[in-house]
Amino acid sequence: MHEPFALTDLPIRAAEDGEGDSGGQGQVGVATKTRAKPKKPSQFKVLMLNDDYTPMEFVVIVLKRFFQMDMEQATRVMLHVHQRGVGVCGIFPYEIAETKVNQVMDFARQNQHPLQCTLEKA
Ligand code: TYC
Repeated sequence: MHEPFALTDLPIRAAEDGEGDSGGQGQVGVATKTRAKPKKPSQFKVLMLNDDYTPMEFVVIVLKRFFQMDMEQATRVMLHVHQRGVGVCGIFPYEIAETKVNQVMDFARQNQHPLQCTLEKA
């Protein structure tokens, strides 16, 4: 889904000497090319969800700690989520986005807040 190379849809060089792959020169099924134009890794939005119980101050701490926001940015995003129900914390390659979601969820759980965070393809 997010790997930069896809070998499955590339040309394959197969044996053409009629000897199969046992002792002949041909190498059956060996991919010889990579994609000429590597695909960019797909990007994922990290979304923060509103709830009725997590303190506003805690959400601001999370946004500063895990998304490198300053006080002003973090407060703006937190208020957006509070008022609209959901907001974007940042856009990252899949593995980084997944790590941020796990870090936020672990930190919220450790502090006994029900704060939820999720991923969405950008
Ligand atoms: N709605 C929460 C409150 O009134 C604050 C809050 C904001 C919670 C953003 C979660 O993602 C959130 N205490």
